[in-house]
Amino acid sequence: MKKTWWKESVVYQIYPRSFFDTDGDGFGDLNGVRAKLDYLQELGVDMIWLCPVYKSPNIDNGYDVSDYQAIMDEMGTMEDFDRLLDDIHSRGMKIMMDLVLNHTSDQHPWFLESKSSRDNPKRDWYVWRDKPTNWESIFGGPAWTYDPKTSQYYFHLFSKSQVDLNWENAELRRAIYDMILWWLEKGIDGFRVDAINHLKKDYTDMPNPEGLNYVAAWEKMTNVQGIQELLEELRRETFGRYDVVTVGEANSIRAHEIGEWISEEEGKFNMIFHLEAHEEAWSEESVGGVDVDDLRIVLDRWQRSTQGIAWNALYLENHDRPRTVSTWGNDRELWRESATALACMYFFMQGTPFIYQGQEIGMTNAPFDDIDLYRDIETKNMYRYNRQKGVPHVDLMKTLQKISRDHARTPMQWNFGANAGFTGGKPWIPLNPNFNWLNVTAQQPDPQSVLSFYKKMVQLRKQHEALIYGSTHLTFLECPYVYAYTREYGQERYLVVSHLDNDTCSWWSPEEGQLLLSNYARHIDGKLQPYEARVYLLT
Ligand code: TEU
Repeated sequence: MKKTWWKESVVYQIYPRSFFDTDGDGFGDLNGVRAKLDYLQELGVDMIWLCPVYKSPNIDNGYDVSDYQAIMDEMGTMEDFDRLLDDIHSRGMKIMMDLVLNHTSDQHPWFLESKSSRDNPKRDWYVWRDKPTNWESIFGGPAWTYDPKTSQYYFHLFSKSQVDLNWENAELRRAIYDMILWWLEKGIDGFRVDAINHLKKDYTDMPNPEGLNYVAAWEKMTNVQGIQELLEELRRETFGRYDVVTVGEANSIRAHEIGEWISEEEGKFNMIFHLEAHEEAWSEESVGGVDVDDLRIVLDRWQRSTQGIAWNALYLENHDRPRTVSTWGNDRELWRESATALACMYFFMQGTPFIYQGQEIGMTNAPFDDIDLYRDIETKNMYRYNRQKGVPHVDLMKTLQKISRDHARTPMQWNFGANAGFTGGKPWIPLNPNFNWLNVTAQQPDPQSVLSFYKKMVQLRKQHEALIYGSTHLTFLECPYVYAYTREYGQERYLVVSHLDNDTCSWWSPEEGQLLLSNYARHIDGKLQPYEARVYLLT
């Protein structure tokens, strides 16, 4: 495959409101990101992905943009952003922005105009209908909201404050392209493009045999026929003209479809985030482990389908998922071991690894036992709609403790001080109380810590080209809980082994191999210990 800077990069995802607060309002800010660049550089990351920092009423934490070309008050100013950009670049690092193109906030001036009258020139920039379809929105409830002023319904795939843009309208598309070009001209290095498989919809009713109020309408709102033409125009008019990297977030795309999405030949993006591993290998009801067989099937399918054609975006966590050490791993007795074994499993595959803030210190799900401790709109809606359907409060609290998006959004745990050093004020969401032992300061000096393991992984990947460009082959399939693969490149072969289980298993280490990395200080002959992980150079 062509060698490219972004293939050789490691990306760190920042959820800025929960990263570091410098002005005491309890809300992380751009200066907070700037203040922690030393930390990120020491970790070895090359690029930062910044979740939305645009002006926003924050109904969905910035994924409801009311001005694409301004910074939200809580985060700082455009001058702060420019300083951050300069600092990042002067360190030889890069930055990628989140780009929310499917919808805007209902407070965006475009929507305020659009809703002002039926004959407003921007009426058609959004989707208005006399009669709504029977679809359910992704955050629960109907996907259409009635606006009494003009007596029509507007469409929203997510919350009713996130109004879907009408991508069929050429004028709207032009306005979006101009906005993107403005950011590209500023000198940013890439985009993570939000919910991009949803740009086109087929607005017709879903079958409704059970007579539900609203019906989930996936096949009518994702990857709909004709979307590739829209994406191609987007690419051609914007990113395609710059040396930047793009990652589309595409929740329903499968490995066999990648050609038109991300192949070097005809792809519209450089990579996509798919959710398949999270959907297939872990059932939200069965916390306490991942199905290693399913994980192998899904991830290997992506590794093989992309071989020689396209590039993967590798990730374990993001701001929309609970913490993997709590879901796929064992955050109690084998917290350190399982956090590092999961890390080793995904980090050395073909693709660009993404690390989500806090993942590198093994942050866990929060023990929130009261609905008032949660902040996320999806979580709150899920609670509300299920209570209305009669699901008991206790059952819902148990579910939320496993799956809420807020588990990934509690403040970054920097040190032992008040609020883990995140803020001098009152944090916008409570901290996970385990910061009294789980934090950056505790892990920095410890060579066996999760943080030190991440640093070693990043360095290892930089030192060995095979771990970047090599082909991937599953191995040790006879060991049921071992995720193992080789990377092969020219004459070189590497072996990556992660034992994802609470017990010890028999195993035979390669006789002619040099051990490059391990998460255990002592090894047992013929065995892999619980959540033991190793990387070998095979000779
Ligand atoms: O998520 C889009 C997406 O694919 C969601 O369906 C996602 O699967 C869901 O959040 C899981 O609970 C993006 C952002 O990452 C998310 O934070 C936003 O809430 C959403 O878009 C709307 O902008």
